[in-house]
Amino acid sequence: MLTIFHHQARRRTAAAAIRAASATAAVTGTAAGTAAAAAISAAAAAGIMGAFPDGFIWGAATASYQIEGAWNEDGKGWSTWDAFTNTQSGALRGDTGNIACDYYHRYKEDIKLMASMGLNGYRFSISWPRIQPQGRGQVNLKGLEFYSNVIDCCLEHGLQPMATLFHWDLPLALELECDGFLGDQIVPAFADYARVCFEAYGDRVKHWITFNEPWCTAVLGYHSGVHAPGIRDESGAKTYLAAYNLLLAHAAAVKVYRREFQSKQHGIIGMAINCDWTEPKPTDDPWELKRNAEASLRNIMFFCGWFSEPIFCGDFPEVMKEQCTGLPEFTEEQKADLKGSADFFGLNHYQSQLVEHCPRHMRKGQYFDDMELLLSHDPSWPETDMGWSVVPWGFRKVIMWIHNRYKPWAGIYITENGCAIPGDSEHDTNGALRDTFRIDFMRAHLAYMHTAIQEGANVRGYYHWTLSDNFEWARGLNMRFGLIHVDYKTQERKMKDSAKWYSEVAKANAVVVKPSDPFMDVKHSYI
Ligand code: PNW
Repeated sequence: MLTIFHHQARRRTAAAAIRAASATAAVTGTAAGTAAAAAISAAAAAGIMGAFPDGFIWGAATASYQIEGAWNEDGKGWSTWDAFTNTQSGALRGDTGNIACDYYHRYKEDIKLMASMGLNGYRFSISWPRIQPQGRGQVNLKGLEFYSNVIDCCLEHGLQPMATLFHWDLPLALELECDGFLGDQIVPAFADYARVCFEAYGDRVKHWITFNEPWCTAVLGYHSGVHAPGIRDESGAKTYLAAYNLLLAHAAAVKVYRREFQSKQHGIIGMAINCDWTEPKPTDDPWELKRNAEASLRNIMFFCGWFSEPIFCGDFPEVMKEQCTGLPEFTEEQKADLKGSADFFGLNHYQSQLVEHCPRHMRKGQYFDDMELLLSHDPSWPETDMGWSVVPWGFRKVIMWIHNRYKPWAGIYITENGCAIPGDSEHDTNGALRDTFRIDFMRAHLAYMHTAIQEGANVRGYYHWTLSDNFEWARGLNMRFGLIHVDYKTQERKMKDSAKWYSEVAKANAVVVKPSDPFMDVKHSYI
């Protein structure tokens, strides 16, 4: 259990110490850094807080399509999301990312805001059709220049850039001409695009992510169809094929990086994989409980292991090979390319699930049927505006699971974690700025992440999802995950209370938590 909280009075002292320390650090730089460190170690000695390892990265994460706008400017080609929103009403209320946060023109302001918060890392994604409008061949110099400017601006402001090569905005031409992830041309195309990026930015970018949340691409894009390219496929074959090609594209890009760049650029490369924690649904029947426990592990393997097993261990999970209809097989050469193709584990984590075994043909769609399980939430668990459960102890468990299973040599980066607040879409700006729910969510998650670090997990950084309110895919502009509020009419940015709170954490490299804080004790009788 958490060991970082104790006595009420001591706690108050520590909180004051951290506030004082971070306030000084903000104004006076290095000397104050020492003062901050002294205050923090005094507070830590009082046993009431969690200090993070030196050099820990405190960042925020974004994705090109969700923030940039400028969808048809400066030679950018169409992406599948441009088509999905502009021609198929893929998002609620017909929202699009055509303008979004207008970050293409305002990135300097956003980067300065992050710097003023004391953050030292920024995860962003590169829009492939901005770099290669047709997905292959011709490079668009204006697009290339844009990210170069973003990267320089980050470095000028003390933010280490982490670049994601693909966060869902596939060049439309590749979808139309090559079947997107269902065709094998995606593999060489992605490797070539990745080479352009390593060549242009690798002198300054030291953290690379090939793909963001491949589960979403395969399942939401090529199975349920709620994401671009909007393909509905009940048979499951397309889902498995999309995931297979995506993995091969990842391996091909990593091969390019390792062979041509890594030894001179000294960066690291990985993938950002989303993983909920899954807990067996409690039952008094021991036989059922055993089956639920097996189903729970199966869920992790279908959700995260589908991608993490190939890239860390060289093949799809055994349980998927046993249960799936139509899962492609890797050749021995492909297995060799995949195995060890990530230096670090990028974890996107949002919620936890209860899992129970259920026979086939109970869930819609082959992929879900192949899992033979049902997911639910404990009714007492709080939920976010997305309907996702708030179970911070699940965060610790999923980090420990990854640590114990893969022990990635370059560590684990939390590449996303965050929430949309229930009822937030009805709030006016002032209401939205008072986002206590988000502070409570973050504090509890950081506390459990801290515990995982104390237990030996090599977590090197945390990137909050997300910097500012933005285009939340199928849910449109109304679902607000930001630390910073955006008024889409004026494009005015305002820091929410959570941004100010997070700023204190980043500056102190520590978090103060008490056991009675909200979300610290959501139901966990089964752990
Ligand atoms: C992630 N699900 O998306 C993405 O990486 C972000 O771009 C996104 O804004 C953020 O999380 C919040 O949604 C997800 O259905 C979308 O399980 C859907 C799911 C999970 C993550």
